[in-house]
Amino acid sequence: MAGVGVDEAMPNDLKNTAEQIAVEAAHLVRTAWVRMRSGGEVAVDTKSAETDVVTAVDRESEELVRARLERIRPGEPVLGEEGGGALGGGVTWVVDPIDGTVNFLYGLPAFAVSIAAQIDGVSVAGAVVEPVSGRRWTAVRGGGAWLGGDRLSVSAADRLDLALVGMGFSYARDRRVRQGRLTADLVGQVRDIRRRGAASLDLCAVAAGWLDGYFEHGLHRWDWAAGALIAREAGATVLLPGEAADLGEDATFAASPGIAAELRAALAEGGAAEV
Ligand code: LIP
Repeated sequence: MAGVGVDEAMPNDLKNTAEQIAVEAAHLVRTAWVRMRSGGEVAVDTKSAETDVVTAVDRESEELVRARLERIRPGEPVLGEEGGGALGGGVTWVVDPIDGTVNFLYGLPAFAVSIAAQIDGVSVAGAVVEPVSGRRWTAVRGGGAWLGGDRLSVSAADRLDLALVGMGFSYARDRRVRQGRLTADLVGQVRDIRRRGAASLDLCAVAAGWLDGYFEHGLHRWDWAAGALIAREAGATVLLPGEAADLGEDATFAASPGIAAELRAALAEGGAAEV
């Protein structure tokens, strides 16, 4: 990472900042979720498709994150799902204010606030905080991955036919159909499939050994920036968009090393590159 003086303490400071702010934003999101469960209304708009929703809470969460970052790390660029932005030359903060927005809207408690610090487009610190469970997933590049105070390590899976694999679908209907065909091809080769609807949590689940693998096409940087670091620091084989032509130019992949090659080959043979 040329161009930015990264002293030894910096990544840990960045992780602490990401975690602290993600906890605050998660509290805001949880308060809204509780209010919605007791009949409260929330304003909802749509984005790329009628099923691709953004709520007022997504926006409020990102506004809080941006305000806190400006106070704690003034002048550092922020790339957020709702407010946009771009990668800068030094530290850039990559923010998904609610990852799993549809789950949040339905009241399904599988969503998170994801904040990562990237330098030259590479995640060096990250935090994923779940508003409902309170689980705090964190990682520092080269410093390991943690769930609260517990060190994370991927599963010891070594057989694809016994692997539990997560995946996700695009909001674009035509692509969802192609992804469905890929999943239909894979489902007979693995133990089972899980589709939870929040990429950051799927990547954290691989880090914890709760999933043996995960793949998805079409994720945005804010979906994977923190979770992919957490998975990699827990020992997963991680391939980011642009790193695996055989899986497709916008594929995200994470798997326990014992099944990574087999899962990658099965997806490639199933036509992942054409999804
Ligand atoms: C979600 C991702 C998920 C994907 C959903 C959606 P959002 O992000 O985390 O993996 O399958 O379609 O993109 O939109 O809730 O921040």
